[in-house]
This record gives sequence, structure tokens and C-alpha cells, in this order.
Amino acid sequence: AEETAGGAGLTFPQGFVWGTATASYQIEGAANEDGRGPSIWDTFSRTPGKVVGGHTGDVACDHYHRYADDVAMMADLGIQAYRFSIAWPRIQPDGSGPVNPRGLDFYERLVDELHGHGITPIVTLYHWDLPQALEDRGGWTSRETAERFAEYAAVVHGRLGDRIETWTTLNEPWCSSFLGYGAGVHAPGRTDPGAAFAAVHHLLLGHGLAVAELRAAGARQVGITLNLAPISGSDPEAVAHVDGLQNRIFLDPVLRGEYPADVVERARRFTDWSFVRDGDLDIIGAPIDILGVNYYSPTTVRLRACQPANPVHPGSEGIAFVQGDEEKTAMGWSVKPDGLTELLTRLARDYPGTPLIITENGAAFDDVLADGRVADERRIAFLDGHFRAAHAAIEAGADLRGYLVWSLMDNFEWAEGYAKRFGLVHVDYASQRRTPKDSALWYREVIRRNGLQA
Ligand code: GBH
Repeated sequence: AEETAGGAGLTFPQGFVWGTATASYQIEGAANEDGRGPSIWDTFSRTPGKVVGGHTGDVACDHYHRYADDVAMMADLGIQAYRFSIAWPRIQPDGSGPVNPRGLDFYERLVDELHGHGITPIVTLYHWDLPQALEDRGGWTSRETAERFAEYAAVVHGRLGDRIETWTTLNEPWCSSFLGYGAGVHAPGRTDPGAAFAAVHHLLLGHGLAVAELRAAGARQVGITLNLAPISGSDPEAVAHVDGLQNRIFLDPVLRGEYPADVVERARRFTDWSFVRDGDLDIIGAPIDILGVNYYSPTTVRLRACQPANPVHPGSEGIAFVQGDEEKTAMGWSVKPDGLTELLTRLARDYPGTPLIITENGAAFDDVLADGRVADERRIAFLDGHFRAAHAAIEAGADLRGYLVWSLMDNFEWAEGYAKRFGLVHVDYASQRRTPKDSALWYREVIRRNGLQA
């Protein structure tokens, strides 16, 4: 597995962290074990028609039982850091009140196993598996959920605080709000743009309240992960609309303590913003130590009369989302490594002073396992291109500290079920056998060299 995708050799800064990422509902399985309560993704995935093939996370990669082998496999692959998420419904089955110690036990075992193999754990406190009991009381449209989230964060820190350096609060609140409450393609499957904006605010408030709890408890490094994308197009108004709803509605409150005025105006059709209370933005804008960036592809927009609104972008009537003839992944997403350079340099320019880490980047391709091998040269080329793009951003001044590839292994790809494979490691769901793909062996070399071979 020595093939490289071409280009000059290059080396990353000393101390640059290479790793992989996963999320609880996508890999753990054991949905009904050791006192775990139901989450919105259990409910959603069991609702006919919501997930391709009717797949659920009931078994997934069975990581809950196989975590020790999975950690050993990561160590074999030279992985330096592992980003995983904690399932809130394992810790508080009802979303509040009594703590389930067996849930905490699992993550303590996982973290100890990682440390035992010299792998740095990076915790995500919320990667979309909201306890169903909280959704039944309004979910993220309710202010109460933000308060419960901060309590949950404190509970987790109470058990793991002495062995975790880096905490991130939320994964991709854009997906939770606009896909979950606006477009209904993710759990909880609501289709109300007004609810999506309320969810945005309460997710951000939950982030801010959790940051305060983590700080008070002495957490060393605290941040949030956002899915961000450069938006381009010839019409500035269309670009501002989509950039506002995709990027600035999260970046500005977290890093500047304010909602962008144009986004507030654009959303007035759907909400009067009465859920924003005095003092909330001070809480949300409290300093963070690191910004997690998830990058998959850029977005290009164009004005087109009579174009109906894209349900994931409220108010986007007249704006068409266009794609060129560039390569697409199995998700249909454009392969555009340059977008990553553009995104990172924009963050360094518009939001200076916050160190960055890529908490997710990767791709699904139609992998074939044959004779114990997956020759996924397209994934190698994808990663090679994106690593080069990240390096270019560092050269241009972006303070990028690390790179976590999505994903360690094939897993439950949300509404796409198990049909889409993002892993560096192939999973045979019948046998639960793991097979490192060629990309995993190539990545091991990248990590060993801290860079790319010519
Ligand atoms: C992440 O979300 C999640 O954090 C992770 O759990 C998930 O498994 C992984 O990515 C892969 O999906 O249609 O070309 O406009 C990804 C968020 C938002 C990225 C929508 C792609 C649309 C690209 N995605 N975006 S396009």
C-alpha cells in the first residue's frame, strides 16, 4: 500500500495530531443494554420510511462489546487521537435526573483502553442521540434541553475529567437543527423552519452552558464542532443567504457573541426570535480553546426564477444549488479539496485567534472487499488531496492543530443506513469482521512520516 496520489512530498508541523472519528449511535449497537434509554435516533430509525433499508443502530458495529479489539486495531494503524461521542441516553436514560453508572463505566473502560495504547481521546458530548424523553418535552426547541445538556456535561466530566484533555460540546448543530427540525430528514423528523431556528439557539445555549460547567470543573481544552462549507456563486445576496444559514449563524454567536444581523432579518419570516433572552449571547460567546471543523464539500449557488426553497435552507426560494462535472463521492457530494483551503483560510481571517482542528473529513465510495482486501484508491486520492489542501492553509497562516479522518470504520450512516461506507476499515456486518482498507495502510504511512511522500 505504498501508492500515493501524486504531488510533492510535504511535512506537517511538529506535534500535528493525526486521528480518526466516530459517533456513538453509528458504531456502538447494544441499544438496549446496561440501562441505555431510547434516543431520538432509535425512534426515527424505527419509523418506516425514514432510513434506507429500515436500518437501525441496534447492532451497528457492535463496538460496545468490541471496543478493546477496535482500540488495538487503531493502535496497529498508528492512530494518535480518537474522537468518539458519548451517548447521553446511556448516562441519563431519561435525559435528566438519575445517572446510570453502567453507562459511565463503558466510557471509562474505553478511555482507559485508549490511554493504554497511547491514543489521545477526544470527547464529543453530543452527536445527535438526544434522549427521547427530552424530545417528548420539546427537544431542542425547548430551553430546558439546553439546561439539561449542561447538567449532563457536568456528570460526564465528573467521571472522566481526570483523563480527558479535549472536550467538544456539540457535533454539527446545523444538522441537528436544519435537518432534524427544519427538513425532517434526520431525527426527530420535524418539518418546521421556525422550530429549526429555536433549535439553533437552544443548541448554542446548551453549548455555552456546558462550556461554563466544564470550565468550572477544570476542563483543560473545550470547543465545539461545526460543519462548515465555503459558499460561492455570482450573486452576493444568494451567497450571503446560504453562508448565513450554514456558517455564520453558528460562527458569529460562538466566536463573536452575536447573531449576524442579516441572518436575523432573513429568518423573521419564520421566527420572531423571542426565545433569545438577555445574557444568552454572553453565555454562548464565552471563549473556547479550539474550533472543530467538519468539511465535506463546498456549495455553489445561483439565482434561478421559480426555484422552490430547498427545505434544508429555509427561505431559499429562487436559489438553486448547482454542481459542476467534478468527481462525486457515493453520497453525490463534490470532491473539491481546494474548498478546504478556502474554508480554513477564511476562518483564520474572519475569526482569528481560535486554533482549529479538522474533526471530520472523509468520503464514502463503493468499496469492494475481495480476497481480504479493499483497494480503495479513490479514498486514498481523496485524502491525499485534502491533506495537501490543509497543508496549504497552514502555510497561508491557519492555526490548524490536527486532522481526524471520518471515519475509523464503516458504520450507520444516518438516513443512508449501512449502504454508505465511510470507513478506513471495512466492516462485514454479518460477521463483524474488520478489514483495514488500503487507505488505512496508506494513512498509517502518512502518520508515521507526519506528511506525504513525493
Ligand atoms: C457528518 O455530517 C456527521 O457528523 C457524521 O456523523 C456523518 O457520518 C458524516 O458527516 C458523513 O455524512 O449535498 O453536496 O451540498 C455531514 C454533514 C451536511 C455534509 C450536508 C454534506 C451536503 C453536501 N453533511 N452536506 S451537498
